[in-house]
Amino acid sequence: MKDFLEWRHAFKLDPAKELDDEALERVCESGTDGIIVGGTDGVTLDNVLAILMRIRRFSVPVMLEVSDPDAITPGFDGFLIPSVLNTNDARWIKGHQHAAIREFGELMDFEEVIPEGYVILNPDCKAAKLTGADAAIDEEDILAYARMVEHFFRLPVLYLEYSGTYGDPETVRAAAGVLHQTRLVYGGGIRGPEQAAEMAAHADLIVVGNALYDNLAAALKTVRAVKETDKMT
Ligand code: 1GP
Repeated sequence: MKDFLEWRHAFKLDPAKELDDEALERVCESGTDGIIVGGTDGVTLDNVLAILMRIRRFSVPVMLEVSDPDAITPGFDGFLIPSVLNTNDARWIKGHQHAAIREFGELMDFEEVIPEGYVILNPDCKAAKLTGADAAIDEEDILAYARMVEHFFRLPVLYLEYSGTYGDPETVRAAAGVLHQTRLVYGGGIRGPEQAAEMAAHADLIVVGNALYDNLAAALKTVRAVKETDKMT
């Protein structure tokens, strides 16, 4: 199994959304490097467990991206813990994380935990509204966050989150250009293979979410697009 920090392509499944068994099988058997289970609202322990059990029928790795500590359960290959950097609401930077570690810290295997420096760049997405993220920032701001994540907080991952909208590939390229150790994850608005290839040329990992629910066939083609991109480089 490829370590999360080596993944190039991931599908993000929202436990609060419906995906039938046949579609889920196609996602899990698609050749993607792994599945991230995560969503912003309606995530409960019950629906996280339900989707985990369904995904575990397949051999694909699966990570939980934690948005609500009450929905944490063992059984995942690892746990992604976002810290939203472009909010001034400290609860989303370190408050919820502190509460979770206070409760579960003694039981936690920190080898399985990957903190993510999260920068939310679509002002209209649910995550931006929930966390009070200031998404109206320019490229210089984003590059400063990238440098902070790598050199100041020394996090393994910077996640540029454009959830629901396609970002600017030039900005993603610029962010990749200032990162050396930290992995750059891009997510948002990838609808099909062309966009997947475009972003995978700059980001270390691309994440495809909504397209799975809107146009499964196009979403599945993003897996191959990333592999083709890698063959060309
Ligand atoms: C969402 O970054 C992911 O957290 C993927 O975004 O749903 O827009 O593909 P989309």
